[in-house]
Amino acid sequence: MPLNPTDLFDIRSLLSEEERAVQDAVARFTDEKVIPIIGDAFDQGRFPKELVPEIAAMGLLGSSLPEQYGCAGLNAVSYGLICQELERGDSGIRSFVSVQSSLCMYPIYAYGSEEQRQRYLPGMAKGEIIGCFGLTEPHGGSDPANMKTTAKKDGGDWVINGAKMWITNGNLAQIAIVWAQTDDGIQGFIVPTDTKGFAAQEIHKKMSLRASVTSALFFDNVRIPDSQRLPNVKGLKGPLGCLTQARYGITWGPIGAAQACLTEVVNYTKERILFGRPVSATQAVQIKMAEMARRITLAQLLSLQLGRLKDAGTMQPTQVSLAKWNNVRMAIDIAREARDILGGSGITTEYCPIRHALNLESVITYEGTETVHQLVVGRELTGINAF
Ligand code: TGC
Ligand code: FAD
Repeated sequence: MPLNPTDLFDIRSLLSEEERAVQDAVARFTDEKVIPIIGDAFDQGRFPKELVPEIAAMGLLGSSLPEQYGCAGLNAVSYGLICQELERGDSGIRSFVSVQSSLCMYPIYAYGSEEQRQRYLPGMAKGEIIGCFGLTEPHGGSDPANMKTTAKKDGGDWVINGAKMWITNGNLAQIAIVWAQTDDGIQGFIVPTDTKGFAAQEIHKKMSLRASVTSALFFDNVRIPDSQRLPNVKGLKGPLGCLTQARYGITWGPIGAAQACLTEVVNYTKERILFGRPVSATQAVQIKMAEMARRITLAQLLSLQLGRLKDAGTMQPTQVSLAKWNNVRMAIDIAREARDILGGSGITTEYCPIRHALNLESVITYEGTETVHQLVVGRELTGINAF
C-alpha cells in the first residue's frame, strides 16, 4: 500500500472515530467551499463572510465548549483537526474560527458570569454574534503588560479609553472582548461594538491574511455597565489564558497550510518537464519534498501529543510555545520553498504556496512572535526571564 504523502506516519490511525469524522467533514468543507473561492478572495482582499453560516452549522465555533451553550462539546484534538483542515484552505478562515472560539467564546465561558454565558455563547456558536479580541496596542504587542487602555469605574459603569491595533474580525464584530487597565489590574470587558465612542477602522494595504478582516479599535469614553465586565479573572493571566487556547489551535493550522503546499509541488513537478524529464525525477527536488514531508510528520506528532496532553488537562504553556514556534516555522519554510519549486507559476495565486507563505508571515507574528516563544522556552530551561 502506498503511504499518504501528507500523512507518512499514518497519524490518522491514532485518531478516534469521532476525531476522524470531524476531520473528514471539515476537509470536505475546505475542498468544496473554501479552495474554489479563496484565491480570488485573497486577491480581492475580502473575507468570505458567506461561509460563516455553514462554519457555524457544522459546529466549528466554540467547538470545545459544552453543548448546554449550543456548542459541539468536542475534545481538543478535534479542535486541532478543525484548525488544520481550515488552514489547509487559508489561514484567514482558520483565524476567524480561532478568534471566535478561543479568544472570544472561551473567555466568556471561562471568566464570564452564567448570565453572560447564556446571553452570548449560543448566538456566537450560531455565528449570529461575531466577536473580536482586543489585547494588542499600537505601541507594542509583545509586551501586553504595558497596556495603556484604561477602564475607570464611574458609579455602576466603566468608562474605557484607549486604542487596540491589528484586531482580527474588528469590523465584523458585534462584540469586542477588550482588556484594559483598571485600578485593580488588567480586566476584561464585553463591549458591544455599537456602544457610543467605539470605532473600528479596517487596516488596508495588507500583503498577508488578505482574506481576513484586520482592524484598529478606538475607545473614546466608551461607557458600559459593570454587567459587561468578565467577573472571574484579574491580571494578565486572563488574556494569556485565552492565548494559550488559541496558540494550541495555531500549532495545528500551519500543518494544513504545509500539506497544501506539499501536495501542490508533488503534483506540479510530475507534470513539469525540464531537461527531458519531470522535475520530480531530479534528486534536488525530491530531497526538498522529502524534507517537507519529514518536517510535516514531526509537526503532526507534536500537535497530536499536545492535544492529548490538553485533553488530559496537563498541557503547559511552554509546550504550546515550543509547538507554535516549531510548526509555524516549519510551514513558512515549506511554503517559501514550494513557491520556489513552482518557478514563475509560483508567484500567482493560481497556486497556493505564495498565499500560504504570505499568510504565514502574520501567523509567525501573531499570538506571540517566534522570538517570544523561543524566549518562553529559554526561560523554562534556564529559569531566567530574558524578555
Ligand atoms: P507574567 O507577568 O510572568 O505572567 C502573568 C500571569 O499570567 C500567567 N501566564 C499564563 N497563563 C496562561 N497561559 C499562559 N500562556 C501564560 N503565561 C503566563 C502567569 O502565570 C502569571 O499569572 P499570575 O497568577 O502569577 O499573575 O507574564 P509573562 O512573563 O509570562 O509574559 C511575558 C510574555 C512575553 C510571554 C507575554 O507577555 C506574551 O505572551 N506576549 C505576547 C503577546 C501575544 O501573544 N499577543 C497576542 C495577541 S492576540 C493575537 O495575536 C490574535 S491573532 C488571532 C488570529 O487571527 O488567529
Ligand atoms: P512588537 O511587539 O513591536 O515586536 C517587534 C519585534 O520585536 C518582533 O520581531 C518581536 O519578536 C521582537 N521582540 C519583542 N520583544 C523582544 C525581546 N524581548 N527580545 C527580542 N526581540 C523582541 N492582536 C490582538 O490582540 N487581537 C487580534 O485579533 C490580533 N490579530 C492579528 C492579526 C494580524 C493579521 C496580525 C499581523 C496581528 C494580530 N494581532 C492581534 C497582533 C499580534 O498579536 C501582534 O502583532 C504581535 O503580538 C506582535 O506585536 P507587535 O506587532 O506590536 O510587534
